[in-house]
Amino acid sequence: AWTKHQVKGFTDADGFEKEVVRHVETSLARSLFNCDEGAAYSAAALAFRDRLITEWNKTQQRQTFSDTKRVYYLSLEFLMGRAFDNAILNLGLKDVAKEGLTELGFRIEDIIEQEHDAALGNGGLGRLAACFLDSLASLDYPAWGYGLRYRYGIFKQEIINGYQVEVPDYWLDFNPWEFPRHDVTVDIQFYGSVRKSQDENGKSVAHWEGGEIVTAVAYDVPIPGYATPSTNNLRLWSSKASSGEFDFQKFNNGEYESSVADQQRAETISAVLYPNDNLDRGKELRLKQQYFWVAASLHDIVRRFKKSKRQWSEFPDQVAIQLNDTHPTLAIVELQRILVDIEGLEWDAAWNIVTSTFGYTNHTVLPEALEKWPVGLFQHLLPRHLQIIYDINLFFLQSVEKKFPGDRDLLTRVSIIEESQPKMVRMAFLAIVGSHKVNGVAELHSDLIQTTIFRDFVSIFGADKFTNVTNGITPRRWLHQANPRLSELIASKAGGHDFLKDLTLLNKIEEYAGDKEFKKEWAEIKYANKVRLARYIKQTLDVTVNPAALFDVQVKRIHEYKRQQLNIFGVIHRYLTLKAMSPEERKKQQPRVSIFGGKAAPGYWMAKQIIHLINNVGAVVNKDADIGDLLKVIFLEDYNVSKAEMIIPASDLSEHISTAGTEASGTSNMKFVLNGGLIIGTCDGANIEITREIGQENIFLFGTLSEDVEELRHQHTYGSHNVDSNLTKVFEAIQNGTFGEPNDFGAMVAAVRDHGDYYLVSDDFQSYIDTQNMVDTEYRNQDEWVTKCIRSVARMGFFSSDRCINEYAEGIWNVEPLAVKN
Ligand code: 26Y
Repeated sequence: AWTKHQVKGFTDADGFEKEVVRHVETSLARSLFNCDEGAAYSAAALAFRDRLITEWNKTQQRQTFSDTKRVYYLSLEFLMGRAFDNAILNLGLKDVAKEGLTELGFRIEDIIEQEHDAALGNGGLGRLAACFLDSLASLDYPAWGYGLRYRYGIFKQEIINGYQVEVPDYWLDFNPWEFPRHDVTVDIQFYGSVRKSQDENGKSVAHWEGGEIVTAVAYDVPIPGYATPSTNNLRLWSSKASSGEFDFQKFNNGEYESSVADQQRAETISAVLYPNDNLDRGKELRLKQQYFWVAASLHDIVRRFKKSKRQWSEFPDQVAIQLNDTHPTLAIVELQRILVDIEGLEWDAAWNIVTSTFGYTNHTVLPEALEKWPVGLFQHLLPRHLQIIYDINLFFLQSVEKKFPGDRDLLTRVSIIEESQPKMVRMAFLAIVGSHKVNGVAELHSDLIQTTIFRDFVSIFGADKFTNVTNGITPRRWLHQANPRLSELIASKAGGHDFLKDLTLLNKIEEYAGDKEFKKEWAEIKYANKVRLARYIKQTLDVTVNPAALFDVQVKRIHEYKRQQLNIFGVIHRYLTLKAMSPEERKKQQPRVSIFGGKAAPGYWMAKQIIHLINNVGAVVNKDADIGDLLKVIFLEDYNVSKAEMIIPASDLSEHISTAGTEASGTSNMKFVLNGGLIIGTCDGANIEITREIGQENIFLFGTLSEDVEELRHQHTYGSHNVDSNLTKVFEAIQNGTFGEPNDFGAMVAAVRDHGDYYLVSDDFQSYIDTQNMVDTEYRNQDEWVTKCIRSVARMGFFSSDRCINEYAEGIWNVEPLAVKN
């Protein structure tokens, strides 16, 4: 159908080249003779941007005319990575771009690498939002993303003397993928006070007055679907000083400096992404960001709805809003405020509309990641919203009292206001009460939230309000773009590229799991991807690794619950074991490269110690002549989306080894398997469903089960706690200075040995080592290993974010695709 769709703009290499030349000469005001790779990227990107925006306009018009329900995905994070490669692939014009750029004297790979990642996210949650945008567009859903246009994304990580150093990520120097909409602005109010009056019917009306105004300006990023003309919108808000009278007067009165200071203060709101992942720090500016973004987005959504001239009761038929974790929960309060205070609806009618509109996705059970805000801060920053929250809580608690009369404990447990010192607003509870569906992101995780942190709410609202939508990933970026050769090999056996739109078609390759020729090509592609990574390691770290060794990869945010410490302790154990062997014995061992990557939150001291230990172990092991190729330890600097696209296809084994019950889902586990790597992992998050899909013979599971975690923790604290004997030897090596100053790692060791081992590192150590030894054995049988990889890939269809988005659309949003009719 798409081929019949009339497209504007170039369709062949010639046309593309003309556009590139035009942009070099006009948009960039440069001559072709002094066009370097940076300029070529800029011009090529602008040429494709023009293409996208034509389709973007048509898509938006089509959606407006058809008057169907839209989805709005509210997320404080969109970890998009690069846009160019993605755009040319989704448009089906990569060959055109390649031919055109070659003729202009460039290699397309070099041009692609010129682009700076859009890194407006921390990790899994932000990348999930980006995958969802790709699926929403590819499936023709009328959907918008709403986020913040941070001037600084997640910091760049440098490793200096083995320590993480954070460098600001200023990425907006040149961004051809955004369209500033200086005409689309919303004034956002903060602080001030609330005055009550009575209307002509004696009804009390609240007026939020005074305070300060900051203006939100829209920047639109086109999101092209794969093999469809549908191009959706990601709207990011940027803050600037309002051009109201206030500043104008100041300026006129000669208060020039203070007027400039006001301006800078306003711009601070969207200046920087908070670099914490799964750790709530309760900073006032973060709450300001949240309200700023949520208020601007809702204003925009309401403005669009009002153009349709429908009744307010029809709002939920036109609008579905999904809350990506609790970060946008204020949207619930803001919509209630708009409906009651501004539009004059009755409380109950408004509340019905609100709760029918919102859905809430929870991404964590970790108590330290659950957002809470001090009541006093709310009172100061958003006085009217605090009143509304109190009213929401009052009516909610009244309904609980009605259903469970006399249960005071229950009321205390579920109150949106925590009666602590100081009092706190529990955002997750507010999100549950204000939504019609609450979902977790993998089966185990959804079960856990329903039986632990949200248990009371299941008895109050009933089990139907709670559901599971297992995460997914977009096969366009994570297979076709990241691993083009594997994608082509699969296409050659799966009947073309349809599997990129219906990932279950991967099952067609299972019959080739024993095919000699196919396996040979498969193994060659993996090897080539490893060679590329080895080259990168040589270039950046000056360490030579053998591409024939087993590449063992753990790349993700550094966090105690993800247990990079378990991995590095295991590496130390391996090193000590190799050292104790005779040279003859060593020759029989499987060579391995242990690769780590990931950022620590700047204030997370223990995570930074873990990075330091990994680097110190690498420094010792990598230059040990006894060890040679048998073990190398690599820490890759500044792990991000683009690096993931290179690292993941080069993995033989990846590690997803969180303490059972702590990793909500994990999504890189899916990416690694989809790229023909096997997994070592715990029974946690989506690992469990991956096992079910690919078969337990194709995954290396180990460790404590989530149902046993609590009992073990209890034993550590109140009973006896004996550290595993092999782990004790590891600790001894650390403490005798084998890996540098022992004091640097005292706290890491003590966390396990003396402070209750909350993450069960010791409990799981031996089974981890045993399982790693099994991996070595199985890896030596390359023939069988490759078969396992092929079978696993063939069975990964379930983990497409397309499946995931269809589940949201049907089960939560009640929206349908709007495809192009020819
Ligand atoms: C409160 C604030 C500081 C905060 C900021 C970021 C809290 C949490 C986060 C990020 C959470 C996150 O990335 N969670 C991950 O979401 C993925 C997508 O659902 C899951 O796969 C992954 O297991 C989970 O850790």
